[in-house]
Amino acid sequence: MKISELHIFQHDLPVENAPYTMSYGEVWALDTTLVKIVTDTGVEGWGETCPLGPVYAPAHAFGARAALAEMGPNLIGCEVLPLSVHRRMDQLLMGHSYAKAAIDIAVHDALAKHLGLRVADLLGGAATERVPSYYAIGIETPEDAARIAREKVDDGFPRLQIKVGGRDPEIDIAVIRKVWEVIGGRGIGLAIDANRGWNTRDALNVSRSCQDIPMIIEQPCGSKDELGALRTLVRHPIYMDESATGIDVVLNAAATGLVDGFGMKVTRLGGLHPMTTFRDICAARNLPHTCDDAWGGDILTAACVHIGATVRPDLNDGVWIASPYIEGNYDPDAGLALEHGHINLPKGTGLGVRPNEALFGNALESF
Ligand code: 0XW
Ligand code: MG
Repeated sequence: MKISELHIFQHDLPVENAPYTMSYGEVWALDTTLVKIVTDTGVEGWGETCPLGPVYAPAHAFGARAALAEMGPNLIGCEVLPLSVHRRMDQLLMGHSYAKAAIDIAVHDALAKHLGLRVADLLGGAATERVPSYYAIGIETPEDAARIAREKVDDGFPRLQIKVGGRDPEIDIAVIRKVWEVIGGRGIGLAIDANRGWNTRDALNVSRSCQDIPMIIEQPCGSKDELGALRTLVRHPIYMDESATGIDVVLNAAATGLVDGFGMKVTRLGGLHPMTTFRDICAARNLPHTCDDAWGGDILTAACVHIGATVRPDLNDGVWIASPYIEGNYDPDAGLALEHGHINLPKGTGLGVRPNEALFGNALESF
């Protein structure tokens, strides 16, 4: 089966209940890119990539579409097989994993449909039909963070992430302690995520002030060296997120014991094919991790849920999805949604979502 058509779409995703807040700023609207491939057997496959604005990572919406347009003409005729398509993309363009991921996801969607399988089956098989999620509490006051934490735990979320950084660390300490007052002893996982916003001094001070709280510290600082410096000084597990820019980085971190786990983005690695490799490296080293993306609608959400369903349950820290911040679904009949802190794995073949293409307008580019 070969790619015979490739179509690139742009779609605006205004943030419902905006802004979404993190250490480095606020997010009010996102610009997502969708790709549709049509195979020579008539099967369609959909992919998506949605950078979280231009400063969360070295990725941006216009760059995604430019990269896809750069590769587009020479992807026609490529086998609809994950490794084959990655090899072809790497011959056409260096880097730009976040853009290549959209093609990768579309290829998995089309191939699984062709085989009458769900993508999770193609990735090795689902360990669960009800995938755990987690809720990310933004930069809030201690009182509001505690209120939200109570609401989300009562709703069934098994894990919370608190956004910290970008302000006096004493406020972050107060937020963490107030949230722990509410959720402590209820078996809820807790991550604090500075999104690279701290230096090692701040991270050390916060960790020391919260030594009694069993939380993980996610990407406290910007560099792997800073994570390494902290690793031996703090008594909290450290997770890598933004710094995990490729399988080589993951391999090194896992082999050297640099971190205790990962917050991982499917598109940052280049899609489901490398994400499966990442999953298996973590399983070999018993490293817990999430399977997220920075943002995205039903297509990208479904990709994260399908790979998330295949993670070894004791290592599965959950799948974050942007749906609480997106109005409506791409698929009016089988859109992904949170249900008591979990997401049901779609039943249909492929990704299990059939987007209403009319939502996206005319393709910007077609090959
Ligand atoms: C919480 N997330 C998965 C969603 C936001 O895009 C950021 C990300 C993270 O953990 O950094
Ligand atoms: Mg993170």
